[in-house]
Amino acid sequence: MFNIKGALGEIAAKVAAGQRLTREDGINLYQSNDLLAIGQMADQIRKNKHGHRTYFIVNRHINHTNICVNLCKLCAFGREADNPAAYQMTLDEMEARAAQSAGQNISEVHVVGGLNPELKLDYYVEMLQRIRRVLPGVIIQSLTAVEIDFLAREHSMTHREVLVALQNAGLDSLPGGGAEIFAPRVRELICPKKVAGDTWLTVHQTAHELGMRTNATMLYGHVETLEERVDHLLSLRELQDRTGGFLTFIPLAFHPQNTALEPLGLSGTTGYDDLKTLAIARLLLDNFDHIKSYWIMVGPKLAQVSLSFGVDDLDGTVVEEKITHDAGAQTEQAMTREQLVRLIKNAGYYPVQRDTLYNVVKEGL
Ligand code: V47
Repeated sequence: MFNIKGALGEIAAKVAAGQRLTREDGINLYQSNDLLAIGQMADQIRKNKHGHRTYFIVNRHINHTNICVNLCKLCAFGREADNPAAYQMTLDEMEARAAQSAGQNISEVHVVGGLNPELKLDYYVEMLQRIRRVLPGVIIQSLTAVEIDFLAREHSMTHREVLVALQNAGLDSLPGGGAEIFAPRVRELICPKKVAGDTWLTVHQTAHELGMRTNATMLYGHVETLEERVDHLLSLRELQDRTGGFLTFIPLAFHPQNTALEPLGLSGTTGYDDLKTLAIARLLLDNFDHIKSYWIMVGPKLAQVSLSFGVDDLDGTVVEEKITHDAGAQTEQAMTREQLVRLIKNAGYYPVQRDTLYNVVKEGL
């Protein structure tokens, strides 16, 4: 099927035979500079799973507070409560933000924020109820595993109890944020106060057991080794084998500006590494249906090219994004539905407007 020889020949044979790749294969892929061969293999898997279908969503992000007790070194968004740039939205403000999207056929509201001790479980319960009231058909994908764990500790509740309370209030799905790199060595360097990787995985497992589908991410391009990236992907694959609850995987390209890691002289990811990481994710995560390119972080042009490197989803309209832009992102904060359709069509793919769960909202665009 592939005419790939040399170091990647054995991997190509496995991919052609539909065999699962090993940790060693993952490391060999990362060590290879044959980007086109890696891309060709990933593209084949993408085509087997989805043909030319390429997904996008009409969604809106809301970051309700930047006050955070963790203040991770990787993050330029979090602030101490007494910082003049600190903010926390009232429930009325949240509702007004959501109401701005009424009548725009929006499918998803994505709410994540800092770990703010002022905001208790009842804030989130009412927030979800109010979003649901102003946007009745919308799917609410909100609160990362890190925020769920924080609420559990604040209220001396279990993860399951917090998730059930939020699910009853209208929470449909968890976004993939906060995973970073699971290796304790890396967490100690980039986010020492954040929950352990194992806890992130446990919260998602619990959400899956409650019938919620969730997303998974990996923050790459800082102090992690290639082996640590591969191990991160394999931990996700292992949980997916057990629960099948993950919808999609999104690699997040690290942006160093204004973070506590900036003095290390990190210069951000390259397009080469972005494409390689997306393609290797497609190859290793054989039990994930979807690989998403987050155009906010890799830029719309590279996100478009990545459609031929294993990616089948470009995320969405987003509308308002603070986390990456506080860290120096040069992209816009929003894209129109028409711009997303154009990117997909110009690359020779077939745009499919989806909801969070990948149900088709509209096609033939
Ligand atoms: O949790 C923080 C990361 C995440 C930086 O689930 C940074 O569909 C780069 O998770 N440079 C939030 N990344 C965003 C996120 C997300 C985005 C889009 C879709 C989905 C999904 C999830 O961003 C954080 C953290 O991992 N992050 N700081 C930074 N300086």
